[in-house]
Amino acid sequence: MARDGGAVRRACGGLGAALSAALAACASLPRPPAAATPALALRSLIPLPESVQPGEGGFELTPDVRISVAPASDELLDVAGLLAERLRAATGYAVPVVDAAGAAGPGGIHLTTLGSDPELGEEGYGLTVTPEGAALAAPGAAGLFRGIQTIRQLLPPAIESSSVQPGPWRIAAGTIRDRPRFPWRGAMLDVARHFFGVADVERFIDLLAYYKMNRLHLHLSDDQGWRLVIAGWPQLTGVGGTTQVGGGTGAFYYSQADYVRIVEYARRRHVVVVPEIDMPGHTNAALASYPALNCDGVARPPYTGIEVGFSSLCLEREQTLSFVDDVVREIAALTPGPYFHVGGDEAKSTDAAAYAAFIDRVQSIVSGHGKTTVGWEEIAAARLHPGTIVQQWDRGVIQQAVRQGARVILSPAKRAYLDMKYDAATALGQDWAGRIEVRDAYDWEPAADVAGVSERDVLGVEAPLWTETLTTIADVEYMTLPRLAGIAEIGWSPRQGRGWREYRLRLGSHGPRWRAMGARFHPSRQVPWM
Ligand code: TNX
Repeated sequence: MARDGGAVRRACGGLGAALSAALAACASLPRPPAAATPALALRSLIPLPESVQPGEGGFELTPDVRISVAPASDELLDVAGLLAERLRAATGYAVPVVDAAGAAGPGGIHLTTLGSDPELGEEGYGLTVTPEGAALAAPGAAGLFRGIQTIRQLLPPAIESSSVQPGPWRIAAGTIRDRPRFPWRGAMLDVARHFFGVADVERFIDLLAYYKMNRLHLHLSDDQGWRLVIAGWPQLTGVGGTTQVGGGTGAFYYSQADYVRIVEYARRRHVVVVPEIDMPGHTNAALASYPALNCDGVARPPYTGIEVGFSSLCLEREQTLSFVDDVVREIAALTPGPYFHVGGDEAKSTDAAAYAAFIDRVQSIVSGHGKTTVGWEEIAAARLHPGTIVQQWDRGVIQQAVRQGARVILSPAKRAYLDMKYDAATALGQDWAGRIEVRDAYDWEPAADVAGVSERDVLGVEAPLWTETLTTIADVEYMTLPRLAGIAEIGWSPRQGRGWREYRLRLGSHGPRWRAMGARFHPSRQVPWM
């Protein structure tokens, strides 16, 4: 206990009802080096778990540490393998993954679905760490994957390093029981305004997964670009995939094999990819690729500016619907997840009645290809089919969706838009919805933020990142961190017990983790960074 700083610090280990007060008191104590204080790690988890009981001491990884799984199914071996990869890179230890049936004695990390509490649900888990070892139990592989993120956060920040670091590698002792508040916790990446390659998208998925998010919404088409090869309509990428905001020419698109790699990378991390083809507006790239999609039969010139609302598919032509059917069919076939996002936002150049009829038809096309429709809140002006999910952002029409019985994803622009500037000094981003500092992104409650939308209407939360002003993955990371962590916690953690005053202390301890990952972040002055 000596290196924890004695009784005062011990009291600070108690999480629960007195969490905020305890953490505020802890903040005034001198900070010991993070690597030497596993108890501190227990108080730094993001998202905040449902319950945490601190124990005595911790479990120290040694060069012979192994990960055992029971049963040794492909799914569980895969989760164990991902944890092993991370531990090997930073510790330099061999970290074998073994079938628990053949694993003798304690002294390792054990992952199991056997005998775990079904109440934990698909993504919940229980973790018990003693000086002898760490035991993670969950009803399913997704829960185990969420649980290994907790194990990572209980280890020193250097565990995120891609090269061997000195250690020691202690996991704080304690018992955690954890499961998510909302089933939909996501982020959106706009790969249309600027294109981001497979490796960049994988880095973005890693951040989502680290904060227990489970949806990656990919905005695959817009006025400035069409980013996924459609076999039946090759010019979409052949023409529409060669430019982006600011101009330039290149092959700014994914082959279908690239897309499958992204989807598979996400799937292994229990993140569902939600592909979006924005229609009937935000379609200049398609209109530039095929003259027949325009009512006048004339292809539009490519667009590299950042205005919105000027383009529309020609809804009078039957060929437009066969185009949409082909696109949805091909993408649906490549996508293991159950969702297809049809956009539907800012169709300012589309006749209102034609828009409503189109959205009605599109929902049938999507369900015809076995998927559930998701759309931006403007689609609530149309008849919503049962099961259609509506994504709120800024237009104040979400109540129409709720009235039709739709479940809602909350992405309030003033809180959750990752492309808004943090403050007046932020060089990147836009500010039409305001400036969003770290506190603004965290300090809101989904069941109380939007008039007419209550807890039972809310499927979850999603943070969109539009990329008009962002050209590199470092730009993406800077706008994403730290705000993504806050949105993730809003989606995962119980409403009771989370608050800005203690959250900012936990968040401060994640700075060294991002540095170890090599991720750029906004060093907000609102946060006491370690
Ligand atoms: C609004 S949010 C848009 C996007 C822009 C974004 C910029 C939404 C559904 N549409 O087309 O990229 O603002 O912040």
